[in-house]
Amino acid sequence: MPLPCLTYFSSRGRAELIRLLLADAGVEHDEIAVGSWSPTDLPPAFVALRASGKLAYGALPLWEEPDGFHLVQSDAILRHLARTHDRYGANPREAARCDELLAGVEDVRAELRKLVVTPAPARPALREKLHASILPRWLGFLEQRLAANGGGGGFVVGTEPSVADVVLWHLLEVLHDNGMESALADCRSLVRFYARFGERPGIATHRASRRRYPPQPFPT
Ligand SMILES: N[C@@H](CCC(=O)N[C@@H](CS)C(=O)NCC(=O)O)C(=O)O
Repeated sequence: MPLPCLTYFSSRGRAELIRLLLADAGVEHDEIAVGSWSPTDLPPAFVALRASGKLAYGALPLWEEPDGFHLVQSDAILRHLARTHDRYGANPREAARCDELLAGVEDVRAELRKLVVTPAPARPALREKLHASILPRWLGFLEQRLAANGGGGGFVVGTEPSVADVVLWHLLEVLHDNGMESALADCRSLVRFYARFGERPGIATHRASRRRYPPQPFPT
């Protein structure tokens, strides 16, 4: 029986959230790596795939199911998998809370991505501002989301794991990978969540896998 398949470049990039969700939900699948992305030297396997017309927007990741259904756009893939593998809340309101959390985390990531477009001489000041005010403010909001779901058994939405947990956990991992974990000093619930969710069997296996691609830190 053929398995569904995720195709992406040889990096975490825009596929990592999808990989984490698949890992947590225990979804058997294949994975194809087309090689390393470079703006000037695209891997031949990617160029061939793009020429095949399968990439509706000319970009990866690509998710394919055995009956021929295929989907691009990382966020659409993530939400499709969350819906089809019981990771999108128990009812429409919980699904809306998942969407709300995903949008909140995206706001934080947009702040972090400013490190990529800021010229090197201005980066130390931006890092300082991130540490001093931007991250504490946003992490405070996220801490409150966890607290607001206090009876949820450690999940950020409802009483079962969801895409919201995966996305929140991934953000916290990115902060750790970038030496920014001190911004979590006043966020005891987030710290506990990070430890606990990271130990779920699928996530722990993915983290320990030798095949996992290395972190991609923001420029210093
Ligand atoms: N919004 C899209 C963006 C996809 C995207 O830009 N993918 C990059 C790799 S991260 C790509 O395939 N680039 C192809 C190219 O540079 O030609 C998504 O989230 O999937």
